[in-house]
Amino acid sequence: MTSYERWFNRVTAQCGLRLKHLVKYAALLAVLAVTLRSSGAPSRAGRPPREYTQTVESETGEKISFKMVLIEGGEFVMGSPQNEPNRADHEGPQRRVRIDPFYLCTTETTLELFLAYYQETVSAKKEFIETDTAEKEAQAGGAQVDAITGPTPVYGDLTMGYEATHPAMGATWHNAMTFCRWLSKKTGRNYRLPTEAEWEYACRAGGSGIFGLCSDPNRLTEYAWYDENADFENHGVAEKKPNPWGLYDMLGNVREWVYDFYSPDAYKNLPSDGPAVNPRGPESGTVHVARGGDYNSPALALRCAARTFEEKWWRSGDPQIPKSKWWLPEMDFIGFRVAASIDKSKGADK
Ligand SMILES: [Ca+2]
Repeated sequence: MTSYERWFNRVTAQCGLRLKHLVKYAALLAVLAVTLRSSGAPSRAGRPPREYTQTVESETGEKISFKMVLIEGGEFVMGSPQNEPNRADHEGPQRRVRIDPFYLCTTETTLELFLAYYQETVSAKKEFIETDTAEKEAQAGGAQVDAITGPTPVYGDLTMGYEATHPAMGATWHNAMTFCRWLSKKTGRNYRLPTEAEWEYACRAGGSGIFGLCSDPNRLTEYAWYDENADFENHGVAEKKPNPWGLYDMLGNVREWVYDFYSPDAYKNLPSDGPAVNPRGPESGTVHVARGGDYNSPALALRCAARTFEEKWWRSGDPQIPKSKWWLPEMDFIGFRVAASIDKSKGADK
């Protein structure tokens, strides 16, 4: 055998060995893939999309879009520890809470979209609130449903001199709930206000700081409009950085209505020995919770655990007696953002 033949035999033997290894690895991979599939591992196709854009057409034909982002389900500790700066008693006791996945709007509801709702429902005064949802909520002690009217004309200027890119403001909780029903009817998706627990979970966005993404008030100016930088007025939505889950202005700008009635004892009434699953606040109450602080708040009022609720003076800009159930005139610090549930039967966002 020549040296060339010896070299040739050695190379072909090595190639054969490598080929055998390749075949073995390919077979192993195939077995692994079959095992994963048969064990029911979720496929990408069955999962709800990570985000979607919702477009609404106004009565005048204007198209208005906003983005909804998937908030993955999980557990978190709701409320604040005793030693958190500026803590209030109603932020405790801390409770473990489990949240199912849901969608949350990346921004506060804008004036542009709210004006479309206002113009449509004030002029139309249609049957849109005579829905099953509205009836169920009324039975559950939720919104006081008026079967005939949408919002009454606002006293003064609904925009309060702000541009359409700014958040909707000065709507009562009842008005915000009615907006959600209008939006649901308009789109075929089930829009609603987030619960207080969902809101805090999304505000924390997996972070451990008192502001979620951090505990340092000096970093807030990158993410929030508040008394240090807002110059005594609210600002257009999404001008600051989003939090790690893609949500803008959770901290500051306008406070945000959530679904829950306010109670100082709300957390005491949650289970202490295991996670509370999708808690929805007390069954009844007189006022509702608003979260996140606003453009006029000091930094520590923007903590994820901070809770506020409707106070009497919020109606002081309304000269009407009785006060309107739709409007908080001149209150440019209170707004809301919408959430949407996931239809588990379809694995999609409906
Ligand atoms: Ca806000």
